[in-house]
Amino acid sequence: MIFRRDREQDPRVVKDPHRLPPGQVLTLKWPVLSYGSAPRYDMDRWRLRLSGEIDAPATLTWDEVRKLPSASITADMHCVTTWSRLDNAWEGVGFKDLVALVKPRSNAHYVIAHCDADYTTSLPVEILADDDVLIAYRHDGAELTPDHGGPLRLVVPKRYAWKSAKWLEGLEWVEHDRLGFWERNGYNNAADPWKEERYW
Ligand SMILES: Nc1nc2c(c(=O)[nH]1)N[C@H]1C(S)=C(S)[C@@H](COP(=O)(O)O)O[C@H]1N2
Ligand SMILES: [Mo]
Repeated sequence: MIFRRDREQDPRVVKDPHRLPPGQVLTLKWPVLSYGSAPRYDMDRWRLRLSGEIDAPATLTWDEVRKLPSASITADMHCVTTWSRLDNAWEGVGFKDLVALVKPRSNAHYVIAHCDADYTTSLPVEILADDDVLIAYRHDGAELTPDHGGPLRLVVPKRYAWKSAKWLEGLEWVEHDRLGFWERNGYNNAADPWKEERYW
């Protein structure tokens, strides 16, 4: 799956050796990394719940999510287990547009991503304010597959990929941070790949 020689041969890395964060290895395939297996949703019943310290809480149907203005980004993905996949083309809803919709209050400092099977992860609102943060439903020109988090996942390119929560079902704006699934199990809550913030 992962070949060390790719790192030296891949033109993107040859051109820019700093494109890979420290300790990362290039993969050309796209590994699936999940705790547990992909849920099957009845999309008529599927909902995205936007809640917490916001002025305009909402529960969106799949149709409503797909009718929001769409945004596209291309970004690299870095897993803490050391693989990186470059140039992922994501399409979804820009996090900034979601923020404009729900109107977070001034005491909303973190967002908890709620997913299938009680998986959660959290991020400070400043990180989510970046232009490259999306809730994504397409990847490399195709609908996001269940294994990779379809129908909807969070994408936060500047953090290790466990923060890019798959099977997203809710976003909760909160005042105080709450550690997520991997964070309670030894992963570093800051998760910056450039600083190698992998584990406690
Ligand atoms: N809901 C959920 N999201 C998750 C995970 C998970 O176990 N459950 N694993 C995370 C980890 S550790 C990684 S590296 C990425 C992997 O995404 P991929 O399987 O699409 O490559 O998903 C992240 N999001
Ligand atoms: Mo990961």
